[in-house]
This record gives sequence, structure tokens and C-alpha cells, in this order.
Amino acid sequence: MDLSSREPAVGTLPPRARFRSSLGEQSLNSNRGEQKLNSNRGEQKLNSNRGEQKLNSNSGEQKLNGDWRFRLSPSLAAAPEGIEAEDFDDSSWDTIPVPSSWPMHGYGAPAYTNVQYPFPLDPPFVPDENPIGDHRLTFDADESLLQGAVLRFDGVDSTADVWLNGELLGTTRGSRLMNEFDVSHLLRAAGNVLVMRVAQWSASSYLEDQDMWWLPGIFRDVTVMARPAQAIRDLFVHADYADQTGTLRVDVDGDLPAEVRIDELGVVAAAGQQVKISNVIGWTAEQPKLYTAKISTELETIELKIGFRTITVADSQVLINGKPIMFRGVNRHEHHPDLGRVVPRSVVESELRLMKQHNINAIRTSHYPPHPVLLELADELGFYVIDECDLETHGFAMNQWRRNPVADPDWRPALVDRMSRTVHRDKNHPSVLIWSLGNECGTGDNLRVMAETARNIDPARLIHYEGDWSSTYVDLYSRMYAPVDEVHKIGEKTEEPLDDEAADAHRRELPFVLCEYIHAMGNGPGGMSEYQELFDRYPRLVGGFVWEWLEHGIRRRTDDGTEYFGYGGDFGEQVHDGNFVIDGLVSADREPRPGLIDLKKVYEPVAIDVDDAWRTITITNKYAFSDLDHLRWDWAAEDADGRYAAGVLTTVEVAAGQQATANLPAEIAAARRAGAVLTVTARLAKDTNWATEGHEIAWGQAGSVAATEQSVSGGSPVVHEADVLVLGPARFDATTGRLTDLAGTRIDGPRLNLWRAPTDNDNGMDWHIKRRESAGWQEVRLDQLQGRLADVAEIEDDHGHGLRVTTRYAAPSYDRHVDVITTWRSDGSRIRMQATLVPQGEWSPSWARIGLDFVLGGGYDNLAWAGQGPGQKYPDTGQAARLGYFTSSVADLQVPYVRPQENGSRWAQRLTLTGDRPLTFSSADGFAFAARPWSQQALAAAEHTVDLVADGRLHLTIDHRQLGIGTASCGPGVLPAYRLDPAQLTETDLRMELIIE
Ligand code: IPT
Repeated sequence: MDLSSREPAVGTLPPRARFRSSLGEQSLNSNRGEQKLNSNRGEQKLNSNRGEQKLNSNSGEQKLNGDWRFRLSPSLAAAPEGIEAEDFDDSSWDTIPVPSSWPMHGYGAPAYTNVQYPFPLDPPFVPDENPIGDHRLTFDADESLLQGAVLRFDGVDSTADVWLNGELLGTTRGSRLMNEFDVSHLLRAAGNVLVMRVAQWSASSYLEDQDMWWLPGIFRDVTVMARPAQAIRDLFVHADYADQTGTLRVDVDGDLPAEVRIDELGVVAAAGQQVKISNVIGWTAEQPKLYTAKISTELETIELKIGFRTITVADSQVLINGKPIMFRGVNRHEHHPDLGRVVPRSVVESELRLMKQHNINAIRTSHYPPHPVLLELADELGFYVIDECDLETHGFAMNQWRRNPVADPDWRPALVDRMSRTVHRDKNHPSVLIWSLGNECGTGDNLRVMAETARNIDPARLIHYEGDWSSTYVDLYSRMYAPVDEVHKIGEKTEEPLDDEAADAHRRELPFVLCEYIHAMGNGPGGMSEYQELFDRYPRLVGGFVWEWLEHGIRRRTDDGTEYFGYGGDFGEQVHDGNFVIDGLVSADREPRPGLIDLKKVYEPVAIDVDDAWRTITITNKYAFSDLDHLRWDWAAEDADGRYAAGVLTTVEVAAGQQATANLPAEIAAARRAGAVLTVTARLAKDTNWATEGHEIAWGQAGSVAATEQSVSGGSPVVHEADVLVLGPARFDATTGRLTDLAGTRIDGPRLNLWRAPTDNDNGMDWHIKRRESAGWQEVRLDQLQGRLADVAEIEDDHGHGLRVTTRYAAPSYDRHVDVITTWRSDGSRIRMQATLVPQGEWSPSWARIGLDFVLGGGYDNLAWAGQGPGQKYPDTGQAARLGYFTSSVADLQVPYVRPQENGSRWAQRLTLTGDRPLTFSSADGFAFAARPWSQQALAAAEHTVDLVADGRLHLTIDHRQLGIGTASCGPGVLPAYRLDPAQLTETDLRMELIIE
């Protein structure tokens, strides 16, 4: 086994398996010729690899998925010899399912790195310690396969030698690309022996440095397909669309006479013949109309779903069927918490439905061609897809890009081969609009050649690559994590010029896409709306793809069986990148995180604005193609007592891309009252293939939740009882100045809190931001504030009696401090707290919050609030939090981020802890609150969800101000509008008021 060959590695094509035109232009054969596979086996001739799509033929196929014999060796040297022999005795081997990622079945362990290669950079060689997974299967072949057949692997990570019945077929290359071998001469009816020696590391690993777990194995389907001598080898559908007219030509390889039929359109044509078809419905993500085509030869019929659509670029926009579109996209990796790279079809189906349900219309298959099922479903459900080649060489950056394969001519055939196989595999999917050369490979001329390769095979699609900002050989100007102000300039076409004038002129006319943005790691992402506003404003900005759809957590169990998700470093890796692999809108189990709920609001295809008087509604139709006939419009009014009026609006007519204002029925304005909220919701009027009738698409609101009665007069005088000061229902400890009891409920607080358990964004990567928020906090020891009662005084003034408590908070070793002056009044049943902060000294650069902590005993497991909910909200997140009246258990307020961190804050004007003795906090200005069964310190110390243990108390933080969240975990930090810089605080920022009863 030669692990170091610079690819293409897979076999020579027998003449009949050649592509008619496409592959003919490439010099693949010369590179594929003789390969030295294994020192002890000498030179071997490789077999065929067609690098093309899977044809859905009626001539038959047989899946070889199932239990295979398996043996893992720590190195090639330690691997058994002679396993390819048919009579090799594998009875002592284990069995493993195929497809599988073997570390997920107890062999070795998963390992996670982002940019860095976990082995020395010595291309194309890999270490001697190279796990080798030997796989063997004995099978009988279906009758239909015996006239000629191809053995197909949809995914083998990273490289395998393959033998059938003792004969070497060749070596697979390209983990996420398909490899095929002609087995016509070898396959027999009974007792076939298929043997695969899979190496975890190979030269291919240098090209596959994606930010994900390293998980070797035969992780996608293994199939034998009947491909007799006269079978169709390749099909290329060209189905364009303009003005209800489809233009169709189906190219079939070789000189095979074939007939093309589309019954639904009454089309019968010869292969290679171009036909115009009228009354065609075009394919778009909004209306993914597919037609079934049958391509028949004397021998077989191949069925194919066809979508008619044309993609063009005009006026720096991307047009589908002549209309500009916007990508409301996500980056999607393939990962399963128990199976690794193996993702069952049912999971893919449900996750794509989940995407559609959250107004997502585009997918970048980061960073490799996906399992073929994904594209089938994308065609069917309607997604615009950037299909990315299996290529990333990011780790060369750590060596100043020396010997980067994309800049090394020796690697060129390998890269060109990968690109061409990507295009050939997926070229007949209408959902695929764009070919992406790969991800994070720096720059190099091989990329330009890859672009040419893709364009030559398929001139009808666009080419994408982000890593070369000169953008000379691509059709889109693409960037990742560009900050809002830069994107603004790009939208206006006033961005900084490139040095090369011609390149600049070319790039300035390109549509702009953010192939990655708003990094969804942990709590966040913050600041999504600001990007969307720019996309909506500037036609050149064709949208973006959130990084990323899915967290790559791996399910683990504690000794007592409690489940949690593991991340990098949990599996004994020496070199790893921690929880950077946990950065998705959904958990590894596909449970939506708050970021996805917010994104759904940000990606709304319809904007709904209701005026304050509840009289008019303004609707903006942001669809590119659809009118609003598919939607139903509900309205409902609610106040503290619940919903009291509701109805359905008559159909609203607004054409695609248009805005209209209409009067609401008079009964709605008549229903308006104080403390009430009107919500208008656009829902699906009927079932679709991704959601049922009634599914919510968009919503808008007017009104407000009840304002609180503010007049708490200082009627009650302060009464002294030994070390206790009593004010109405409140008791204070005279030595600390803190509340100890409120109407019989034990309480401890307030204590000033300026910190939070750092989020992943607070811990940020400093390639974008000047400094990590959490590092700044650590420097000033914001998490260690100590209080000292400076003064406690009884007061009597125009407002009556009161108690004034002054507490000085400061961190160990430092003299900078904040005095908190709290004035308490009571009318006998309620108390009012007014607090003023007086900071002294240098506190820069940021505070996480201006909050007050209270700790209560047990018994408060539920709460109710008037404000925004039901989900969490921070200054630059929580777009989905709506006005209303909410209840929740304390447990349900917590967001189980895989690495625990600040979470769960809600905005309220009134909060009631419901228990035996309900306690209510209110403020007309509103506040944010977090209620947790553990302390902030415990939250910060936890590394996994299982580390968090309820301590029997309720930890309540009431925030007057908070720092935004931002996306500094891999992107810009908190935008200026959402910062909390002590040096910039106003008097209003420093004064808070709360009524407690
Ligand atoms: C960017 C990568 O393209 C992506 O694969 C992922 O690693 C992401 O970052 C972070 O999660 S590269 C980054 C250095 C901009």
C-alpha cells in the first residue's frame, strides 16, 4: 500500500468507460497509469474509476452494506499479510457495520483538530503509526449483475486498497468523492470475496484538512451496479428555463442511441437533441418543480428528476430564471453524534425539513461533496446549493503556506481530478448552482486550473472559492466573517481596491456572498440582523451562509448513564482544538439552539409591520418568485389574562419583491387596550413537503406588556431589631446591608454583578477583534468582586422613610471600585429599590453586565413574566423573542450549551417567582433576568453539561444593562451599539429601579 502517492491514484479507464467529451480533455490517464501500491506487491495495474454520478437504472444493483469482518492494526507494518487471498481465514476478526466510522465502534478514538494537521507536515508522507482498518466481506451476487458490473464506494476515509476475489482493483482517493471499479471480469454468482485495507492517513489527508473530527472508515454506501457492456456510462442533462419555456438536451455518453421521455410534458426526444418545451414550470428553491425524465436504450431505462432553471449573473446579482435571488444559507457538515460521518437518510430528511421550516433556502456543502441523498432532497425540497470539492489544506498556513498543494504542480493532477469528479458526480442536480473549489487552501495556480476544469465541463454554473481574495478566476466575490462595515462598503461598491487594477475592476462587478458568517458557537450568534439589513438594501449582496448548521458533538455517557456531548480533547488527543467543533445552529441531535430560532426571524421571507394604533399592516414580500397565496394570516390579541380576541385576515396580495400597506379590519383597532399585544402571523395555508398547514413563516407585533405601578411611597419607617433592620416586609442584615428576608421568604442580595460566565464569543479568537472580552475581565478580576458595607443610613425626606445602603465592590489586589448606593422604601407591602452605581478608576474595556444577584432557597422552580419570550434574548440576539406573557420552569430556562456558559436571559417588565410565597420583581423600564439552579461560578467552571449540578437554591440575576454577544468566536466582536464600556456609561446606565413584592 503506497500511502504517499500524490493521488489521482485510481485506475486507468478501460476505453468503454471513458467519458465522451469531458474527461477526454484531461490528462488523467497519464497520471493514473502505474501505481506502486505496496512494497511487497510490486507494481499493480489499477482498475477503472469513472468519477461520475450514480445512475438510477432499472438494470439492477446490490448494496453491500451490512456486517463485514474487521480488524484494526496500529500501523501498516503491524497489519496482517495476505488478507486479499480468497481463502484468508478471518474467522477471528470482529465484525463492524459498513458504512461506519470505526472510531465510533470502539476502535481507536475520534480526534478533532481545526486548522492544524495532527501529524508532521511532510507531504506527501504520513507517519508510520497509521491505523489500518482491514475489512472483508463474502457475498453472492444478484443474477442481474453478472453481465457486467461496477463496484461503487460513495465514501472511504481516507484511502483503501480494494481487492475482489484475490485481484487488486485499485486504490480509492478522495474520502468524500465516489470511487468506482469495473468488476465485470471478476464477479461471480456465489462466494465473492471483497477485501479493503483502509488507511486512516495517506497523501489524501493533506488535501482533507477540514475543521472536523478525523474519522476513518468506509462511511458511505458500497454498491455493485449492473453495468453491462452497452449500458449508459454517463448522462448530462441541460435543462434551461426562460419565460415558461424549457430548453432540454440530454447528452448520453458514447454513441448509444437513447430516447428521452418526459411524460408530464409530452416530451419525446433523442439523446443529444435540443428541444424547446412550452408551459414549463421553472425550478426554484421556492417552487422546486421537478419532472421525471426516462432515458431509455435497448438495454435499460434510467430515471432522473429534472429541474428547468437557468443561473446567470447580471448587474452584480445572481439570477435564477431571470430574477435576482438571495441566499439565506447555512454551511452543512455531515456528522452524527453516535455514528460519526454516517448520517442515516431519515436524519438528513428531517434536518432539511427543519432548515426549510426555519426559512433557510441555501446550503453550502462545507467542505466536500455531500452524501448523494442530500442533493436528491435539496432538489425536491428546494435549496440553492454550493457544492464544494473535497479539498482543504488549511494547516499549511502554520508553516507559512510552504509546499501548499494548491501551489505545487506535483499536486495539480490530484486537484483537477477531485474537481472533475465533484462536477461529474453532481452535475444533474438542479439544486446545485455553484461549484466551490474547496475551502481554506490559501492561494495557488492549481485553483485556477480547477476552476477552468469545472467551467469546461459545466459552463452553465458559477464557480466559487473564498481563499483567494483577488477573485480573478471565480464568478462571485466571496468572503468569510467580513465585518458589517466592510460588507456595507462592498454593498456600495466602495470597498478598498486591489493593487491589480484589472483584477479590481473584475471583482468590483461580481456579486458578493458571505460563504461563512455569523459564527454560531455557543451563546449567539449576535448581530445577525445588521447583516440582513445590508443584504436587503444592496442588490450586490446576495446573502450568506451561517457557520454552521450543526454541532459536531459526540455522545458520551457518565458512569451513571447520563448523556452528554464530548468535544476535542475528550478522547485523549494530544493535539486538538477543544470545543471549536461545537458551533452549530442545532445540536448534534438536531435540536434547535436559540440561534436557529432567531435566524428564522432574521431570514423571514415576509416582513410584517403593524402600526401602533392597530389600524394598518405593511407587508414586504421578500420572496423572489412567489406571491403570498400560499400563506394564511392570523391575528390575535392577548393581555395578562391571556388571548381575548383573534381572527383571520382576508388574503393579502403582494407580488414578489413588493411592499404594500392595507387597513386592518376595524375590530382589531377596537380590541386595542393597555397592556395588550397584537400579533399577526403568516402561516402556511396548506401542507408542503417540508411542513404542515399552519406552520408559522413570519410574524409582526404591536402593543406592549403592562406597565407597572411605580408609586411605592416610603410609608414604613425603619425598625431596628438587634442586627436586623426591618423595612415593611423586608429584613436587612445590618452588618452587610443585604436583604435577608422578604415577607417570610429567605433571600440574599443584592450583590453587584458585572461579569458573566464567558461565552465562546467572549472567549473569542483574536484574528478579528482587538482583545478577548473574557481576557479583559480576567485581567481586572471582574469575577471576583468583593463587597464591603461602606455605609447604612436611615433616611427621611419628601418621599418618606427609607434605608440607604452604600456598598463598595472591588476586586482583589486592585483599588478600582464601584460604589453602589441603594435606597429602599416600603409602603408596608412592597419595597422599592433604587440603585446608583458610582465607578472609580480604570475599568476598561468592558463589563459583561450591570446586574444584581439574589440567591433564594429552594421552592422556586417555576416563574412567569411579562416581557419578551419565550426564548432567550441578549442585546444583539433574541430577534425571535416576542412580546407577551410567559411561564416556564427554571429548568426550561437553561440552554444546555455543550460547553456551559452564560445563557437563558429573558427581558421582562415584571417577573414572578411562583412558589408557596410568590415573589414579584417589576420595573417600568424593563430588565433582563436569568434564573439558574446553580451559581454563575459553577456555570463558568463546568466543561460539560454533566458538570452542572443544582445546588438546591435559586440564583437570580437581574440585569439593568448587558454587553451584546457578537460573534468573536470566529468573527467580528460586539458591534459598537451593543458594547458596555464603563468609560462610556451614562447616568441612565448607572441607575436602576426595581419593585419587589
Ligand atoms: C473557517 C473555516 O472555513 C471553517 O471550516 C470553520 O473552521 C470556521 O472557520 C470556524 O468554525 S476558517 C477561519 C479561520 C476563518
